[in-house]
Amino acid sequence: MEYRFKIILIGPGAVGKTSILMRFIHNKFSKSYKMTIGVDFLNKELKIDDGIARLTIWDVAGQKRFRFMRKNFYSGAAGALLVFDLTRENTFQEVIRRWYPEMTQFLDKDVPFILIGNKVDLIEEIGSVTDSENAKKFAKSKGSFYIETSAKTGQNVEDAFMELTRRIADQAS
Ligand code: G3D
Ligand code: MG
Repeated sequence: MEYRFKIILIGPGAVGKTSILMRFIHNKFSKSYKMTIGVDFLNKELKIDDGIARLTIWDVAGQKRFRFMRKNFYSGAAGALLVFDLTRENTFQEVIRRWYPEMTQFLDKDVPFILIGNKVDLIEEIGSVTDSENAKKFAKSKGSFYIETSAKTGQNVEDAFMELTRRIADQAS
């Protein structure tokens, strides 16, 4: 089977959406890389159980410009990665109060998403700031899956995309 899916990365500013995408696409973490001009999406192929998935992954290039692009951005998305920052509890609240509701407003209820707590590498230094159990519970209550990633070390980044892609493919077949 060959699949083509549009995937979107959403969440508050500076949680690491662009860094996660850079890690996934180029297997790189660069502090100076700023994807702010021109590029709105990138492509990557992912091997899954019964074939290949050609992913087009859309990233928010600048939060301000996003407001005008919203419809375009969500249009046709088969799945979403909903990202918050494990070192900033308010970003989890923002995801629940703003990003999740917005997503359900623009996408069908049954469109799969994965909830990501990013920057897990920092948690080893500073100790836990957000309640992982809460995040797990929220994801579960929406039929979703919670995973903690680090764009810096690469931990669980591919797994997050893989889990989402599998869920979309399962639904499509
Ligand atoms: P955004 O696209 O969601 O706005 P960015 O977020 O990818 O631009 O990342 C915001 C900042 O967080 C960047 O730092 C980036 O290097 C850092 N960051 C992203 N992911 C991780 C991670 O997994 N671990 C750590 N330690 N840092 C991360 P700057 O300093 O450039 O603002
Ligand atoms: Mg970004």
